[in-house]
Amino acid sequence: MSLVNIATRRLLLHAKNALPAFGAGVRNASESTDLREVLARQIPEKQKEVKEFRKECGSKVIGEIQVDMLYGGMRGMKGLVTETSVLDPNEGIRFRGYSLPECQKLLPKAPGGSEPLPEGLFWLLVTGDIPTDAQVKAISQEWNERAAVPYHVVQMLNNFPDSLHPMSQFSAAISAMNSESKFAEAYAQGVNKTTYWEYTYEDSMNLIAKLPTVAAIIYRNLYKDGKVSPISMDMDWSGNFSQMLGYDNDMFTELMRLYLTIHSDHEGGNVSAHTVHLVGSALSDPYLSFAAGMNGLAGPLHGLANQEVLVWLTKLREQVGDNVSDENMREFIWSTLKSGQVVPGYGHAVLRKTDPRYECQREFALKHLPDDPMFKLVSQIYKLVPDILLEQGKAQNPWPNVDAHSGVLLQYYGMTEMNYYTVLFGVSRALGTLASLIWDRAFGLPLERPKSMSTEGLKKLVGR
Ligand code: AMX
Repeated sequence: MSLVNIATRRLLLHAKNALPAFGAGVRNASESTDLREVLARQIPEKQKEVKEFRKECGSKVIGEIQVDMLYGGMRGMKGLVTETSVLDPNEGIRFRGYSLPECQKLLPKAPGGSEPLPEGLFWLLVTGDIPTDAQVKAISQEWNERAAVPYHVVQMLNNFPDSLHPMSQFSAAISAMNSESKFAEAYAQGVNKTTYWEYTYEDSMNLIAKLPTVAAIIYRNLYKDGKVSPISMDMDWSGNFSQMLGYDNDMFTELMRLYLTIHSDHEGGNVSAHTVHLVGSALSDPYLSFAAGMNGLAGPLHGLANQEVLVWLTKLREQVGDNVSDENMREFIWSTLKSGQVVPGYGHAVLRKTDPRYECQREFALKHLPDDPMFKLVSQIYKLVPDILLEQGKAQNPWPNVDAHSGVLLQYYGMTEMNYYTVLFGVSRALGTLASLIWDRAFGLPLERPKSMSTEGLKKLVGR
């Protein structure tokens, strides 16, 4: 049985609190390092803005719904409000208006590092402001202080059989952590609904803080010696996560910072984000809501695609060997399609260009592992798959998504356990989905309940 020793020692944080040099148009409205306080000041203003907007424009028509949309997974149907990020089909994700390259440039870095700290992205997602170094350090510190995982969850994880998929373990552990929910406790005590966001905020901060430890226990139990090193109070979220996973390598930690930043949020309609929002609308607490989202992320068409990509690459190498010719690779790709399977890591429900999250991982690889054989293989696939998917004529988007690249970077640093990859995606996805959940409760959004129809009813509706 592994013992998770959650250290309680606190080290003084470095006093390097200088403001980063911001470019023109960069928002930073507050100097306070207390995220809750900043949020508490923003919420009444935003509530007023939405109230006035709805009063003025609430009945304006913003689109039409076609029959195909009901059978087609609601593609293109505008049905949700999500403040944290918006996805442009051609440009990719913008977090609170900032593109991925802008976030990479503007968000604070670890001392000596060049990748953004996910703590900064969380601040941005919650507040809409690019944080200062001091604000990011305050988040790292808070998460370190909140990181202790309840013993019953550690015990439960230690008792799971090795055959249970890491994502099932992850989701089960998150559900079981709702023993800690401040929201559920407050609701049971009958608190006023105007204060729901405060408990959602507390639960979200606690949950994000605990996720790396939960994820590390799963990894160390399944693939290593079951021991997890303690949290270091002077480290950032990704630094601690890398250390707990057992990777004593600065470049792996830098990769984690990038990875945990770019997987965080992809507007509101994707399966994991939408699920967290939907379940949260029933006032299920943030632990239960997020666990539900993780069950969606575990699907092969969504987050599990990062595992599927590595499984597929491994099969390709086994079948056609290394230094495969373009011709042999084309044959392998066609055989995947002809057997009725998808090429994992390619295509997207919204994107119509190469995913900028793919591009920034490719840049990381070009900088740090240009000669890695798997990276070369992935680059060769990138040259061939889009044309083949276009020739097949089915996929709306023949370009690679985030999952086509992430596993290759992980395996380079020694994390070859592909079944585990989606857990890393899940740790990151907490940042976006929980930032949104806090705002859902701040806006007092109601129970989500769209109208469904039978085919018979639809036929009648369109006069057939
Ligand atoms: N390989 C083969 N066929 C593909 C394909 C791919 N990569 N992407 C789409 N298609 C097919 C679809 O299966 C569908 O076929 P059908 O008409 O026989 O059902 C047809 O092309 C039209 O699909 P689409 O409108 O282009 O895509 P979608 O919005 O229905 O689905 C997605 C999007 C991501 C599920 C799909 O592109 C896919 O299955 N990709 C592979 C899995 C993957 O990489 N998922 C990760 C996505 C990112 C994420 O969430 N992490």
